[in-house]
Amino acid sequence: MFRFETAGESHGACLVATLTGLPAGVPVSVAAVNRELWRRQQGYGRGGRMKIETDTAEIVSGVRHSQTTGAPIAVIVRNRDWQNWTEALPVEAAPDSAEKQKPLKRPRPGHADLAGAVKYNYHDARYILERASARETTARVALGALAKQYLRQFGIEVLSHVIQVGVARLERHAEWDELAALAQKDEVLLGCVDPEAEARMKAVVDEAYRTGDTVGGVFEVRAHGVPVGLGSHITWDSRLDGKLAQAILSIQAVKGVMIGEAELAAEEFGSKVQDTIHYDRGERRFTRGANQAGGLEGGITNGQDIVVRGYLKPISTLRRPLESVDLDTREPALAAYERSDVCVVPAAGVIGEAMVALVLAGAMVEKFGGDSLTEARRNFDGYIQQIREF
Ligand code: EPS
Repeated sequence: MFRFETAGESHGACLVATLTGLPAGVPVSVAAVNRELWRRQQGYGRGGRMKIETDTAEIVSGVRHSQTTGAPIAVIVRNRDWQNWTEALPVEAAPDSAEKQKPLKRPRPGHADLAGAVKYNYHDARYILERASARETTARVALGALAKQYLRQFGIEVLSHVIQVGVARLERHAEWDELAALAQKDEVLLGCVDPEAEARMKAVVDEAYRTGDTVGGVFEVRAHGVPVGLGSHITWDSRLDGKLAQAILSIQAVKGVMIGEAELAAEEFGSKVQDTIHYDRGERRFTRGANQAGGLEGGITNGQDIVVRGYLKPISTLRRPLESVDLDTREPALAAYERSDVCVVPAAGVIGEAMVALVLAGAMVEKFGGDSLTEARRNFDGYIQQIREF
């Protein structure tokens, strides 16, 4: 079965990821994986860490001669910053170095620090934050890049863009071609397709910088070329919208998820919200009046683009810290500050793409199986033929 896992700490030696279940024979480009890692590092509002790191993937198993072998794929991304943290995060006990351990005693509101410290019984939130950190998403993006390469074999593409930073919003629909052009850019500011809206978003980030604050926003992920029939209505846990929602919500700082025009749908009458059904006799296929359902009905893909949005809260490490309490003394104290980002919405979009790609790849493997890509494609082509003859 298709599954993936990540390990690694923010300032540890490296991030590790494994992916099992892709058929043999899927073309793999390491350069394409690195391009996705680069995209994740970009964005107006990123902190100093991104100047230290140049994330590059080392694939250490499951790929031979630029193709998957069907065996688990293991990927490593080394943390360059690790060299500054060897005394704080040693694997073996280092009894003399208590002051070098960089303990975090003043938990940051909004971060995993306090709940994690209480749960895991540590008076040092360093044990928690190193793993809770969004640095972990580097590993997810590496795997998502592999999932994208598998999906591409079936004509499926996954992209994202930023539609809101703080109160600054993109006020128009973005075309698929605009998302594609954005992904080709070699300079990513805020990942918005519209220069005027991007300028307003930049101004919000600038204000957060100036005031020692942080700011959140909304990204949108779209999947194009998805066949009808992934996911199923038959059980709660086979509904693909539920799986996508979990995937997006699992991204650090994401507090909400929306599929299609959910917000509008909640306030409009049904006659305005459902996507009407039509039939093109020439093309011999069903068409739809709009795509407000975001490509999913009854938990099943309907052949339209999948549209899913992630809502990010502002990240919780503030240069002008909020009220907190010292874990040892229990006295009031300002929350800890350590180098962080001010705005991560563009990066979150790239991570959202990776998560959507991984969920879709899982659904494709489930439906079309195949030990080899040849077998998977035969199954896929047979199903597409069945749809044509429906
Ligand atoms: C990072 C995400 C953020 C960064 C981190 C790198 O992690 P967090 O969720 O902990 O705020 O701040 O960089 C650092 C921890 C640092 O030392 O600067 C990422 O996406 O790579």
